[in-house]
Amino acid sequence: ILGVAVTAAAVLAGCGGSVGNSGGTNAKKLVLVPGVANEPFYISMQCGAQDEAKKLGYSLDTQAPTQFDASLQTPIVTGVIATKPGAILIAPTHATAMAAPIKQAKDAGIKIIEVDTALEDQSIALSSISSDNVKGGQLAAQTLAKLVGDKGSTLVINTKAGTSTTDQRAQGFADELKNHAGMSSLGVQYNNNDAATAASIVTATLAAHPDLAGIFATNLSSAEGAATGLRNAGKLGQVKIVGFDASPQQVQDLKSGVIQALIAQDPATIGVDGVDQAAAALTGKPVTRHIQTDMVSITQADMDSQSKYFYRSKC
Ligand code: T6T
Repeated sequence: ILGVAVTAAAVLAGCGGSVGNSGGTNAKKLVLVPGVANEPFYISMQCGAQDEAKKLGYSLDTQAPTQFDASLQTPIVTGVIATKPGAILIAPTHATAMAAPIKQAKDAGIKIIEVDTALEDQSIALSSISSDNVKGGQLAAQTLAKLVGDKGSTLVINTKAGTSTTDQRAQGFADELKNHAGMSSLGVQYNNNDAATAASIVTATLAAHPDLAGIFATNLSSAEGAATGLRNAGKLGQVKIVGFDASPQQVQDLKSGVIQALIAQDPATIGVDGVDQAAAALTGKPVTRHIQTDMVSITQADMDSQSKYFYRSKC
């Protein structure tokens, strides 16, 4: 009799029927909502999540906004709620603006797992998986200090205010800079997660401050754009760049000497851990509230041995 009951539940799960314990959600269905579509950091995360979901017997659908923007991510979350997945793995594009739609998903009985970015309100997600971003910013400042001989002015190119990860990186960078008396800060400028805007910021800053020594670019778009800006200004090598992330373009820029160091994350493992935490939550097993994944500083000298950290542009 027990055998028959188990089979019936399995059939229901396969049909998207109402099984599990989550108020009518489909406990075998997961949805990943990245911060933006077609971007190597999130593609690598998706590859990891897909493999793990397959291994554990879950379906995983990915739905991403075309831009890193809460007004575009919100309707995606609302649409996903209607499909009643067991869990949503989400990278909130804003620490407060995404709280309402994600809470709505939680209230509908869907398990919430944060991958990479997080909400300020820690009561909504069951688990959050990310790099130690404050430490990443500190590491960036230490790396840049070495590259510029511990003196000169620095600029931070950030993405969008309200992005938990990049705000923490900028904070870590500013904190560490205080330990380097010979270095100064020209402040933080925002590129709206757009590489072309980052390139213009670099050109304009160099026009006003020709003695600029170093740039910390807090993510992929700011680092790719900073490299373009420096190339356009003809200041290659004079200004040192430390950039977060390791997209194919960033790796190419490191190889050709436009960028001097990359702080690479491990998005594939963030995806794997996200699925594991969702599966734990859906099967009543213990969930880990915060998980930190790897982060490593890569230079031209050691890039060949660090290629496992390079991001993918397809699975
Ligand atoms: O740096 C990653 C991610 O960690 C951050 O939260 C947003 O930007 C990226 O996706 C890179 O574009």
